[in-house]
Amino acid sequence: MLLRQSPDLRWSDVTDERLYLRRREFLQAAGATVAGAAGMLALADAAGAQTGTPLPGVVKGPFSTDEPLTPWDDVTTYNNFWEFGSDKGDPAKHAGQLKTRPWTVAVDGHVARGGEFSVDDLVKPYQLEERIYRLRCVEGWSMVIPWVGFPLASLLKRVEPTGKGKFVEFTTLHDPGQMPGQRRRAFDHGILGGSGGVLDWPYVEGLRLDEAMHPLTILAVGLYGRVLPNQNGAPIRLVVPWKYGFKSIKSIVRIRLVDKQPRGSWEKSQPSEYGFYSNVNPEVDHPRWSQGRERRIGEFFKRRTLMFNGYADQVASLYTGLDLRRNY
Ligand SMILES: Nc1nc2c(c(=O)[nH]1)N[C@H]1C(S)=C(S)[C@@H](COP(=O)(O)O)O[C@H]1N2
Ligand SMILES: [Mo]
Repeated sequence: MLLRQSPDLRWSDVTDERLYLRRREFLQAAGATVAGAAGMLALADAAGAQTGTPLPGVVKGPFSTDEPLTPWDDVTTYNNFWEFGSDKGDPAKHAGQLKTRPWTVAVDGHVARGGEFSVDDLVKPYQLEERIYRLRCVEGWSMVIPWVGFPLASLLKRVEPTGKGKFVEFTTLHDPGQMPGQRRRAFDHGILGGSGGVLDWPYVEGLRLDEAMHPLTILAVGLYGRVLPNQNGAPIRLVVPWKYGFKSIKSIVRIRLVDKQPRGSWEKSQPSEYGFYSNVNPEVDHPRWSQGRERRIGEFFKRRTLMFNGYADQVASLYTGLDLRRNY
């Protein structure tokens, strides 16, 4: 995997769209003389649609798997992002219109130094790391994705939790004008099973504070060394690799320290199907999908699903004494 370092560029520079466009024009005009950068742009063009600017100064982070990466095209065109529709191709088709700047993230609740941050101010202090993680969707497919991000713990420490906050609640943007899925009525969502239930917008997810502080848990702002495509949750999304994909909430506008266990959108819609923990557990089947095996996108044969999605060594100790069958 190629990660290019451009020490002349900082996070705040790349995320300035005008500068990006100017730079792109410049690079196109410069043509083959800037071989490396031109190569990156060619790759971006070949990948089509919403690709994202190459991110500078990304270093390799810990916990990466050496399994083959799921190709960029699959990672960016086979998505769950219900705000943009229920088909896997809908997010890539419709999320391009989402305006990701200006973008504010409120970090509040039981913290001493909370507030509203522009996403760029929020990210700027941190060293961006590449983390190659497995992602396991409860629907039975999985991918290997080279995320770019930083530990959520770094941000939480910065806002100084007061001790009253035992959980962290995350919220996605609510903007039906930009998110067509949020305009849908309940009966359009027949796919969600008998109840025809619709998600209560905005999308909400939650973690226990120790899960949120775990070094595997990151906020991602990119993948494949580039700014996160909108369909993957731009400008900033959570990645919790030992839990089912739906816990990894996209396009976050609020991170709140709370004292009670938050109710996530899926848990609310179908409490019998989606629990708060949602740790990948091949021994507890979802009522509609077996969890024992999974299809890695791009592979033909199914493979066994591993406990905690293969991250048991890192996270099993968080759950000693907890009945993982009941606390699914
Ligand atoms: N806001 C929001 N976040 C979301 C979802 C969603 O519909 N809305 N889908 C979840 C599900 S079910 C999965 S499997 C992952 C998929 O992430 P990816 O499309 O980047 O692979 O995003 C999760 N985060
Ligand atoms: Mo999912």
